[in-house]
Amino acid sequence: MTPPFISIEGGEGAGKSTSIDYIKGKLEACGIDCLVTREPGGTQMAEDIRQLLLQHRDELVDPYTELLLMFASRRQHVENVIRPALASGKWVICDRFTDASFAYQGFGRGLDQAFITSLKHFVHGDLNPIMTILFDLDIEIGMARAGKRASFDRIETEAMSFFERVRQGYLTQAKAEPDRYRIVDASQSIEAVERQLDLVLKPLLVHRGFGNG
Ligand code: Z5A
Repeated sequence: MTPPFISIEGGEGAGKSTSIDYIKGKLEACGIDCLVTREPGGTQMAEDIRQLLLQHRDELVDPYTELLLMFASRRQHVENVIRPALASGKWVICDRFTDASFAYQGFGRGLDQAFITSLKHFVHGDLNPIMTILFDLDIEIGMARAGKRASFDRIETEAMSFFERVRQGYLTQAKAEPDRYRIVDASQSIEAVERQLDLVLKPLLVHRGFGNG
């Protein structure tokens, strides 16, 4: 059986990075070999593309340029990191994947969903997360959490209405694929979020033969 490929999604400051450390620790405590990676990024070249995407610039960034760069970095990442890790038996936990392109470029920027779907099929074909954990959070709370940072990247400086569309885009995807999506109420304390993650991961761990999860 192919090891699980799990993606983590959500808006700004929703606690993805914080929780990925917890998930990794929990899996490792079960003796699971796992790879944590992220998008855009995950290989040297894909991280270079990430820099291109997130740095501020005077030149207007065309939304389709942004979309194509997201998928260019994804192809590099899928072929060089995700597929080999799964083939070697590792569980893969990815901080954002293609659902982010639907949420940010599709719902957020209003790009053609059918075109994004065709890119998805071309770029990663049969490889899709078996579970997507969505950290859902009121955007104002997320912004306040993220606001404690020293600086914001290019996408983070978008308007609140953009981030509201992104949030609704994620919730729409979750509604369309309830078997794959698990929604975490990210407004709760870090400890309460961890308890939600325990419940989300338990059936998968049991199904894969790791005790009672
Ligand atoms: N993007 C895209 O447009 N299209 C795509 O296809 C892909 C990505 C793949 C980079 O993503 C950008 O790329 C992102 C989407 C776009 N753009 N934006 N904007 P990223 O994942 O690297 O960056 P991010 O979304 O900005 O991550 P983030 O803001 O760092 O969020 P986070 O990882 O979810 O949050 P965190 O760092 O874990 O937590 C933020 C703070 O809140 C921190 O101080 C924590 O200690 C605190 N925190 C966390 N959890 C809690 C709870 N439960 N209570 C209280 N405080 C908490």
